Amino acid sequence: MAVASDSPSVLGVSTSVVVTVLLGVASALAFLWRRIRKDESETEEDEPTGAQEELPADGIFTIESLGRFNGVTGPLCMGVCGKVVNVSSSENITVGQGYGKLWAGRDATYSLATLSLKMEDANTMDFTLDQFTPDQVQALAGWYKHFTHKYPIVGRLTEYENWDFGTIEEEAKSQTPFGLGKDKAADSDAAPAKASPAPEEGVMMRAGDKVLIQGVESRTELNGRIGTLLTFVAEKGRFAVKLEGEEDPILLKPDNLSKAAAS
Ligand SMILES: *[C@@H]1O[C@H](CO)[C@@H](O)[C@H](O)[C@H]1NC(C)=O
Ligand SMILES: *[C@@H]1O[C@H](CO)[C@@H](O)[C@H](O)[C@H]1NC(C)=O
Ligand SMILES: CC(=O)N[C@H]1CO[C@H](CO)[C@@H](O)[C@@H]1O
Repeated sequence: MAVASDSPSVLGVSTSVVVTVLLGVASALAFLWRRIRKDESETEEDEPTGAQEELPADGIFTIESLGRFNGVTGPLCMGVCGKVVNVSSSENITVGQGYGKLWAGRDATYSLATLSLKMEDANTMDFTLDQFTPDQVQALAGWYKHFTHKYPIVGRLTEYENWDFGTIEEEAKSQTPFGLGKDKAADSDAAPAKASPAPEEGVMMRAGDKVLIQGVESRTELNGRIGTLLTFVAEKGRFAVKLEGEEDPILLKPDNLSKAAAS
């Protein structure tokens, strides 16, 4: 009895004071918690979603409207041979990094044919299919196959309306998704689905390829050197490149690499 009646007061402070203080603390915590939650949800809404662009119902894109399907203001789409594909599901093509930085919301046709990772080659349209070498036709056909098989085609680009990609489509039928000539013979009999073990965008340049380094501002001495590609470090959006005579590979942005002519 005595214990029970004593317990409500702590160190002589009355129960009501303790309760009041506790309530005050609790409501302050609840207020802070709501603020934090609010901040979180605000940033979530502001950043990736924002006002999401709807894909055009008629499937007709222009280079300009394609630009809004960049993975930020709309699904991440890109153009290849006049078709627009929704590559949002790709783990290798992400906003602001590597391939995503180059091709999100842009046309990659010329880049894929020439295996170019230069920013300025995306959305390039002042070319003709005739100018491509057989290797470039193969590369483009392989990539066309890759992108149109792996991802949903959501429309077409008006700028390519009068182009005839028939030769590319025809070539694509016998192509591995990578379109790199040297493996063609080995894979050409395989069914398209298994022609390539893992058709991943990151291997547009493959391990072992010789690459030319250019435009690096932080270490200009690297420019003009040829290295060997090791791997694409997707989370950094950079390629690991081994330079001759150097132990440790260096990481370089796709922008700063181009495929060196096969020797
Ligand atoms: C684009 O692709 C993503 C991932 O596959 C999918 O969730 C999304 O619904 C697609 N968007 C449209 C508009 O088709
Ligand atoms: C190489 O990367 C730098 C940034 O480090 C960039 O400013 C430059 O334009 C790139 N060079 C080329 C040739 O794209
Ligand atoms: C080359 C490259 O980075 N490929 C990656 C693409 O994404 C898949 C996961 O879907 C990785 O396994 C690959 O390594």
